[in-house]
Amino acid sequence: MDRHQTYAERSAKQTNAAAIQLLDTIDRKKTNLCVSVDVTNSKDFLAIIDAVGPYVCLVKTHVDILEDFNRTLVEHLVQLSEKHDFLIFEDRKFADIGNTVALQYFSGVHRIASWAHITNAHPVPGPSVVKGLASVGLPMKRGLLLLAEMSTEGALARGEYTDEAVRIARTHRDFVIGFIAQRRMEGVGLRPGETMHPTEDFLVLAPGVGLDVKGDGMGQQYRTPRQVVFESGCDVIIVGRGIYGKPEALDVQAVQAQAERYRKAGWDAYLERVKRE
Ligand code: S5P
Repeated sequence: MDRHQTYAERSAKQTNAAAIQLLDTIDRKKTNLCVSVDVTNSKDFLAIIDAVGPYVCLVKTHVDILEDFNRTLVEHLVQLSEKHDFLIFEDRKFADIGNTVALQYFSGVHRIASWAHITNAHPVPGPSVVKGLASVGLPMKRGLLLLAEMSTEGALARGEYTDEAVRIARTHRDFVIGFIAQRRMEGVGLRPGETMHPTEDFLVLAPGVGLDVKGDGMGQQYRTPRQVVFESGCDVIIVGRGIYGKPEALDVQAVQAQAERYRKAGWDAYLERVKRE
């Protein structure tokens, strides 16, 4: 992918419905910000999402963290995604055999496939994890991200593991729309003599983004939106605590101000990247 290509130009070449929707939303709302909402009660969860909604292309959830999860909560989440025009990404990190992940994705308490446009998986089980999830997600027009790298100190997802993640994605381009990673993945995992398919364009969503601190004391490592989008060529910045701070002291106006601050930083970094001299 030519780093100067715009989100709109790239959308026109995608085939997966979730990838197209995400790129079009980014272009329409002028935001490459995804807010990650890791709080334990649904009142704070919905309040944060309602506050950041205008500033984001995507909301990332960990619904298994919520102590009072129920179907009504999902209905409210979907209503907010329609009200504010964003997609939903359940950060479930599936990592089991195909049959099990298909059940975890479709069924259980959370019924993730019924409401999340995008979910993700660790490639550790090999291609079968994608096959299992695709059996549920493809007919529902969903998209999958593979965790090719992680933002944490000492992460094992590197080198040959990352190469294999990209190779798995290449064999399932209808369903795998991109990666959770820290940099672009063009050319990664190509064997000698292999060339990249001309239409390959994986989206890269990068967590570990913060403007004020470098880490959280628990292994998380933060880079700035400019480092992530301009220097490393990632497409979406994922920001959690940098935006909502401490949920016990939730201040909606402060959350909105932070969301706009990150939106602008991410968008400016994108404009700087796509600029042609
Ligand atoms: O490598 C990763 C992958 C993910 S999906 N590093 C991450 O931090 N994440 C997720 O991004 C993590 O589960 C959390 O929900 C979010 C980062 O939150 P923050 O508060 O540190 O910005």
